[in-house]
Amino acid sequence: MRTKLLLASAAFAAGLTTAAPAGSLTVSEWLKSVNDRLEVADPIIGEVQWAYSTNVTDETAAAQDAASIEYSKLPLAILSELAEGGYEAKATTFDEKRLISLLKAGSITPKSNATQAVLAKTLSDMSSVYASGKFEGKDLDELSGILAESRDYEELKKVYLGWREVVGRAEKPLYEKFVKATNEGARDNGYADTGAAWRDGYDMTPEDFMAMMSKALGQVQPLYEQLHCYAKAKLSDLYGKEKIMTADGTIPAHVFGNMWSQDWGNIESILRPYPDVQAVDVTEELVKQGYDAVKMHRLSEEFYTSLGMEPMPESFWTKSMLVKPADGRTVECHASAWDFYNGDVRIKMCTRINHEDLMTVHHEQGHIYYDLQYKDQPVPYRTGASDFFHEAIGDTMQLSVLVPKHLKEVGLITKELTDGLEQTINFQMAVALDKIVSMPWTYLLDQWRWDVYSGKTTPDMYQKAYWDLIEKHQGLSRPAPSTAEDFDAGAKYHVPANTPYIRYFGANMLQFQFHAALCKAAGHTGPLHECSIYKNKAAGAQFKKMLAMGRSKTWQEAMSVGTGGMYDSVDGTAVVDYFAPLMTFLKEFNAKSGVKCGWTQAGTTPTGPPTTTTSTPGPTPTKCHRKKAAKQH
Ligand code: X8Z
Ligand code: ZN
Repeated sequence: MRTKLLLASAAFAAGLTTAAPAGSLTVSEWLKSVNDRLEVADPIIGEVQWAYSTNVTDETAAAQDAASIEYSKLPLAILSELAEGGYEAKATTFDEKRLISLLKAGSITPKSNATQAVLAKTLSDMSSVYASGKFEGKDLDELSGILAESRDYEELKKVYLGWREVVGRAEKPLYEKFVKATNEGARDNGYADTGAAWRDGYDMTPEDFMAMMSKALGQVQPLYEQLHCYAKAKLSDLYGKEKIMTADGTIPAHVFGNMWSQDWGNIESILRPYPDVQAVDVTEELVKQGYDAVKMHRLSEEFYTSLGMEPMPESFWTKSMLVKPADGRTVECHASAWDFYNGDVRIKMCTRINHEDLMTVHHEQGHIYYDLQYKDQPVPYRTGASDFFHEAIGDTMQLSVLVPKHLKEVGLITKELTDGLEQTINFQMAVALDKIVSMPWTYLLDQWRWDVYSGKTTPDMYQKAYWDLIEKHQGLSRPAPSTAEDFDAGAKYHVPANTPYIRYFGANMLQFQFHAALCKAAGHTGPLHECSIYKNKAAGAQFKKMLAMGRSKTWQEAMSVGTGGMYDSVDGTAVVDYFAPLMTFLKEFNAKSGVKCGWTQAGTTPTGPPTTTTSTPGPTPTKCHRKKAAKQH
């Protein structure tokens, strides 16, 4: 291992020292030299990060820190050559200008070596705390299993709080240090703070981007509120009104089957509207039919190839980590897809044999198929048209995969299907428990983070600001009080990993728009929730065309290509249309149930009957970007 890392480091240095004297090259020669250097350096940093993520030790962490300090010389060198060579002013073609603007956008590498070292170290320390966190001897995977399966209110509460107690609190001092260092890097590159850097590069002004996202949230929030009200009734039946019906109308956050209440699919059996009608949860069938991780990934691959995509390269199957290693080493279990920029693509995932993970497999492969389609583009274009595109590809496929007729076709539903409304409602509920539920959550996390980066939220307010947003947007409450020492945001992967999160909200919207457009390309008529594009080459070809563009054009142009001209903007109408039957069902159910819908916002006392929250997505801070180094999603 050590020798391998030393070799990597030597190769790295070689990749970093091939720059020609500034100004001696034409713009296109210089861009080629940038591309050549990125093609050398990116696979190397990728390997070092992979070695860490699949075996978290002090040694792999130290190697990763050293490599990332080494790697950061590259973007700094590129930016200084750019300035010294005057290449921006000399660029004439569309591609020269776009490539240069992409090289510049969002760069936050600090100029000071000391700060780079702090950044590298706090990032890997935060990741190690997260990856090795255990409560009562159980890691996150095991704790998540309890949250998914237990129906014991007190046990759920203990596990929910325990993970935060152990990991959140330990992350807090590291995160404070990290925020200072990353903001210094942002300022070195002309940004007010890291949040501002993240929001740069969406092919539109940060204000317009935020207005677009905030409008979309407003469109879908009424649906979430109905779902919230419905869940309140069903969970009260199970756990008792005294536990679920709080004075302010929020629901305790620990009873939704998920550590962050961001996907309620694991309590689908509690929330299933018609318990005697066909369910859309294939866990039982997967287990019964002896599925293992590889078979689940093969099933997903077959979906993509049915659209006309190539199978995964053989190295995907030999180099990926598809199951949690049995040898007891610590790994980062949070699923991710990796592009090594040389045709080598991998997934790292502790795949469990259940419905939720079958969906995640399709999500991760969406990243990989995007990587494979744009692999011949220059390196700066080898990424999503925007980061929310990258997150939307696999999710778009999920919308076809989940269709009961499709699941029947691939043998994961064995009972006869009916065409009745009850089956439709069960099905829509299952989809909504994943996709509608995640909308307020994916919107709010970066609202919190941008305020932290900008300094509006100071460390003593980290916890309060986080929960204020959860109460406001999700209508959920912490099952026990906390103090400023608590840091529940740090107990969510993307915060210590420093992965931007608004991308998942964008993807939540986009996938329904892509689905509508691909179904049209497939010649589907009838409701969109009945459409599966499985085996449809016309839909596949249209999507492929967009994927192959990578980031070579604006995301609006890419969207227009991928949707056959149907859309060039993010909008929640497709979501609302898709779920029309469920919305009707929920409104009728909630009107009859007698449960008071809605909740009051954090810090306010309910007056009179609880009102439905207006869910105005709040003042409009701004948005985000992508990480430059190794490409993981
Ligand atoms: O992090 C992920 C993927 C990798 S990009 C597994 N997701 C978000 C999360 O888990 O919080 C997918 C859904 C949202
Ligand atoms: Zn992803």
